[in-house]
Amino acid sequence: MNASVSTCVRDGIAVITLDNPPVNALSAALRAGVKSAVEQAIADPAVQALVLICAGRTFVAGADISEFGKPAQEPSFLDVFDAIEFASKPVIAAIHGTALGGGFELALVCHYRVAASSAKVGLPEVNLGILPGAGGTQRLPRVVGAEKALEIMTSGRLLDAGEALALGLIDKVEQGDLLGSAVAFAREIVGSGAACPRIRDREDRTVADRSDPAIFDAFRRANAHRFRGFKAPEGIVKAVEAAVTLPFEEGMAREAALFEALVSSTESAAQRHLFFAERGTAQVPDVPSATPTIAIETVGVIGAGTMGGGIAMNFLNAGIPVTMVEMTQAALDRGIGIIRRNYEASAAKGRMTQEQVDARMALITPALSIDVLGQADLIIEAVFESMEVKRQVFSQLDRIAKPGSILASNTSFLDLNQIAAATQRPEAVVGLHFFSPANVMRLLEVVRGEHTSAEVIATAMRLARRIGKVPVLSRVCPGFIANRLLAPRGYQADALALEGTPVQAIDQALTDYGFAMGHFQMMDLVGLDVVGRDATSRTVMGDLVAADRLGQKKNGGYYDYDERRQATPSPVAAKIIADVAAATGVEQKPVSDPQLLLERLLLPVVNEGARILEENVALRAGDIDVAAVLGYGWPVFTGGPMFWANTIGIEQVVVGLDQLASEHGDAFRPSPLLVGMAAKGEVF
Ligand code: T1G
Repeated sequence: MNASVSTCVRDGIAVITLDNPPVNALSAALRAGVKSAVEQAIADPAVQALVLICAGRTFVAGADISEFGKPAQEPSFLDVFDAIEFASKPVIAAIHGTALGGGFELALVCHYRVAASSAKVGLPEVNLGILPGAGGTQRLPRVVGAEKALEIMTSGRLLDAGEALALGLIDKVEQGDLLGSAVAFAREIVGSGAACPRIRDREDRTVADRSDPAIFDAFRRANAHRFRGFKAPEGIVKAVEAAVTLPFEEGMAREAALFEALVSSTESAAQRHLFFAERGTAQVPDVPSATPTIAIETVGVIGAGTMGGGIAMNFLNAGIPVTMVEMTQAALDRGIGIIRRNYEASAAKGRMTQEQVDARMALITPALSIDVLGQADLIIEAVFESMEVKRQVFSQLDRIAKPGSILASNTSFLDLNQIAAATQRPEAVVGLHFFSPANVMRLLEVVRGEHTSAEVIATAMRLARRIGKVPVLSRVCPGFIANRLLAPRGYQADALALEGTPVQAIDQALTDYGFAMGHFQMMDLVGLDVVGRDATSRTVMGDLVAADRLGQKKNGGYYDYDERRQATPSPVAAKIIADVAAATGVEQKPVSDPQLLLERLLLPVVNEGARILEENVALRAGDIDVAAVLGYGWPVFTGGPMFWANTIGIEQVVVGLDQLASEHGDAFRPSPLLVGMAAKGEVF
């Protein structure tokens, strides 16, 4: 990053411009530039006040995350911040884009803050497994109070300029010329005596909070479930407690110690890994960023079922008109009705206005024939998962769609090359595999067929960002990346249950690891009739369905449920499992050790991930981690299965798999890639 800082003095106001693309991360070089520019301006008799502003698309978006885990470089944040906070002349921060983390902490050491009306501010360090380590945990509570500060820092949410102004974090919001406004503000300050108020000196909020020490334990209790597995939230609570109970400097020392402990933790390394992995998925080595893309201004969605409706909402949210096609009027009305109800539910929660609901609904054109999609730039098929039906739809699309349009399938496991072969333009066919609920889940598997063109891939990867998704490129194979990766976990859970390990123990091992839900709890939520419908041999799920146990929705499933849907172990389900085990001759050898359970459930996932890499189905291990986390809720504080394998040691993984293979057969045999990496001491 080529950081630069320039100063321009106009009529007594020094405008210091920070320029470190792409997001003005406060790298060592930028810190040095800011420090010397501020010191020079302070020493310059012609200067009465300073304005800090950033070039490019945003104010400082935080510390340079790529510097973490490396030896600290001078000047430190505190050196730079002290030069500003203790300046003898007023320093005004002019904020546009996103002032985040160390960027917002920089603004908080300035004496005043002016923000563009579109600006956002926040301290989202918790998303990186750390806490604000440059005074944010000590200054924010002094402005907004302890409770609000806890909510803002543990949620990592961004505040828009209006809320920040209302909370006293911003002194002025500017609709138009930010720099002009900040300079004018500086002049006013100079004109009114050039005071340099420091947030560190404020005590009114901390004194008030000191009289109510219970707020911290109450906050811990209220968020215990949400914070499960994460270390950073507790660090933030402790730091804010210090802000309320200790003098400023001692609070800063406490913050620094808590920060050090977190930044060197595996959890934070895992979350930082995911931060960069998520931003790296769009890089496709043989599809350079200069590859031309196809303009997507109109979209057709075939099938208004659960998936079709959710898929359409992504485009409506991005302001892209959608033509929804169904076979019958009833199905069309039902599908569009669900979309409207989803939006109205969001409006009822204050997440959007009724005008926005109406505007998005107005972008939908209902249709009862594929033939109307002739001019669509992109057509996404979300019909029943049958090869015959899909090939029929694609041969029809081939006849009606304009040259250059993209033909996409939302299939979650069928062979895309076979689907593409139903057309004369396989180069225009791509898989766009959304995860349910499609309007919520951020993962989008972009499936590259044998003939899919580079333009179509480049377009799909870029479009994903436009509709708020993280694209992960997959080659064609059964289950692509996410489904294929997690399938072994399901197999082993089912096998363990048949061998006599109670389903609640298996699920407990997964939730203790950090999954929000265990395997059998998930099956009961989705519905056993939905998951188990394609079974060809006798299975536990088949017998449960036969006993009219469909899961949470009807009569329980692997668990029994009370009226509040609380799950309890089910003697009926346990009997059915034992009967199927007896009938299929499964030897009873229950596993009670949670660690062995976890290895049996998750090491095969790592092994499958390695096979996916060996077969070039995925481009890189980071993509697999992103797919597991965003597609299946793999716990972020582990970094995903491949990063987790690094933390436990590839050699350990190979030993564990060999052990499982000796007990349970060759399916567990570690993949050649893992064996090779263990031998060479390599990591993903
Ligand atoms: N450090 C280094 N690189 C960063 C970065 C950062 N803080 N933020 C973004 N990038 C890179 C990113 O990898 C990508 O690179 C490019 O910039 C564009 O990002 C002391 C310790 C600002 C809202 O957590 O949330 O301050 O892929 O694709 O969608 O208390 O980036 O192009 O090579 O995400 O427009 C706290 C992190 C840090 C904010 C822009 N700050 N960044 O989103 O672009 S910790 C954060 C973001 C800290 C202090 C602590 C977003 C964004 P490349 P992008 P975007």
